[in-house]
Amino acid sequence: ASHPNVGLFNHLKGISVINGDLKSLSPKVRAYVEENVDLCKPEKIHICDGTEQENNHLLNLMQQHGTIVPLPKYQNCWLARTNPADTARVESKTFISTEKRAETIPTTKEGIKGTLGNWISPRDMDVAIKDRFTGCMKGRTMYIVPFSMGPVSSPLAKIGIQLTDSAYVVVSMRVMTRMGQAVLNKLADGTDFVKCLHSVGIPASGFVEMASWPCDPERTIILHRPQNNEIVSYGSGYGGNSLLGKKCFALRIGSTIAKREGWLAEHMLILGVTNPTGKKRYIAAAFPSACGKTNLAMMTPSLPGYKIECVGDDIAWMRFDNNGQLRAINPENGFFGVAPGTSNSSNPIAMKTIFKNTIFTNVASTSDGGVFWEGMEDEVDDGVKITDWRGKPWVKGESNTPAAHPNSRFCTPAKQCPIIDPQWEAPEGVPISAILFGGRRPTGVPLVYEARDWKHGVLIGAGMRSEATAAAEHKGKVIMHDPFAMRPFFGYNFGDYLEHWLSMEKKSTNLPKIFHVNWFRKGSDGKFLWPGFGENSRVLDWILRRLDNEECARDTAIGLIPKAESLNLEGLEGKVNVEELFNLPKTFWMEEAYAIEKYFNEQVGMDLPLIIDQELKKLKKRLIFS
Ligand code: GTP
Ligand code: SPV
Ligand code: MN
Repeated sequence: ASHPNVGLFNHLKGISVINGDLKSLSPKVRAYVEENVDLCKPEKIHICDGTEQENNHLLNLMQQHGTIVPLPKYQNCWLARTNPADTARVESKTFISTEKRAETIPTTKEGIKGTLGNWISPRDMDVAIKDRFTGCMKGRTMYIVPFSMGPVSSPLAKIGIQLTDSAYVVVSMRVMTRMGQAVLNKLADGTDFVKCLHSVGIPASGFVEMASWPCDPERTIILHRPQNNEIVSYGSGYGGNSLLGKKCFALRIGSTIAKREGWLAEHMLILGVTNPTGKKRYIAAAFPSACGKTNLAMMTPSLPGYKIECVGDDIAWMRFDNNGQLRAINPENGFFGVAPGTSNSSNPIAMKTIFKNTIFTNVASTSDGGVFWEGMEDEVDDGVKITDWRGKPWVKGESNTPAAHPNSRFCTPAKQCPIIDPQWEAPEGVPISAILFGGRRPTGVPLVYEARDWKHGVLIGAGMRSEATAAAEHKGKVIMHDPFAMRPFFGYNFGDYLEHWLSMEKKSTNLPKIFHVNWFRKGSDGKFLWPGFGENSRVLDWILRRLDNEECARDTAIGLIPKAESLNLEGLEGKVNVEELFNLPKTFWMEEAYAIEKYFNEQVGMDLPLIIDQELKKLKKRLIFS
């Protein structure tokens, strides 16, 4: 009741507006709101202005409901514990809806189940929405969240309106996007927006299992209708399922807009790297979920004289400018980063970023009002007691479940990052000199190799594979195909996506070079062969020298790898088995090429661009003669 606008009542069919003024909404926004108020039947409407006052009000409200608890060890930090059935993205329940199935997913070989996205017919989507959303906000508040992906003033930015019944989503969207009044102002002239409808839902039984984290795991569904720039998400409050600006908008809907408009929406970090002579370049890198984007984007280089600055850690929107220079913006405003493994030794920059104004989800807590997760063992005092992510006592060395959920996250403002790049909000984006692909490959794949040219680079992206992680519902450490780290995020047919990537070649005479990296190769002892993290600067150093056309590479069947001694290993002598790191076992690579061929045949079929098929044939030929 302390909220300043309480008492300012407007009425939309008997519903009280507890914040903001419906009359101030553009006719398009208002129509979208009215239509969904009719459907969801909320008790109240709250139009978000993005102010700190509003944020504090929502944090208080959530605290009262037990959704979050304060973390008094830090400044304005909070911990949310979700329903244990709602801890990751649900790829199997994520759908794209188009008139024709083939617009969304490649036509697979007969009898083969598709793994490159799920299609739903427009009619079935309508039914799914009606079944779940009718009256789903009874007794709840509908928040109207205006947000911009990209700096509000950037010509590359796009606007969304998310309707949600989750205060957690509102405060998270305020961190992850530019949210509030400025965006409503921009919409006043009738500008279009991406429609994002979200509800945490109510189980069909009517029984909410965990009052502090309502959700409906059994009926969770994430729907996209690219033709209408529309997203509808039901049943989950978690990350990529509920913060609709992120994967749903910036990648799935984003990639369809990008296809139409001739640019790229990618699951990529963006970093600036300055070498010891002071020359700065920007690099974009696509690694699958929980495979090291945040860590690389914030890396503290071990090589002297190098400087890394961070533009973004998860998503890049990129386009060629009039001079043929590829430019990228980070459409996000915060980091929704994996907590476990983050420590002062692995990622000190993240540790300097996250202990103010941060919402932690599913990490463990400490008796002195702080957080804990696997990897923070050296950062908690001996006496403190730990409570695990489910709220149960947890003792190091005794408990046999992890203290923090493996997909627990921090949600923190990007501007707090001490190495945030001075150009990170540049409306025109930063110039990209190189693109990296990578994944978790325990065997066979070398630390780094360079594509022979753009087409070969597109094949490398298309053939990406990686060990499954906890970021989605997949179980076990199986090696999965994850082309461009986009498998869960393609907004349209992957064959067409490849065609689109190939079409970029003619947009520029100054294309970025493409590389593949792998920090995760293991030795026969099962241990990582490469120390990773800050030591990855050695790989960046080699890449930058390649951009300068230094002859430090030698040709192999799979691409260009560092010439003997050309990777700077000063200070690591004797600690790294370079031979094993760059060993290219012929049988492994023959099998790899066949696995990719089989995957393309079964999963992409006739939709595979001829050029990719030719590139793969060339690779196989080089392998045979190697
Ligand atoms: P999403 O946010 O899910 O898209 O993940 P991400 O790609 O940003 O992954 P992130 O950087 O959060 O890393 C995930 C996990 O990989 C963490 O547990 C890290 O500690 C670990 N990791 C990151 N970089 C390295 C590395 O160079 N070597 C090793 N061994 N592990 C790493
Ligand atoms: C990922 O899974 O790639 C993430 C986290 O970055 S989520 O926002 O849940 O998609
Ligand atoms: Mn991600």
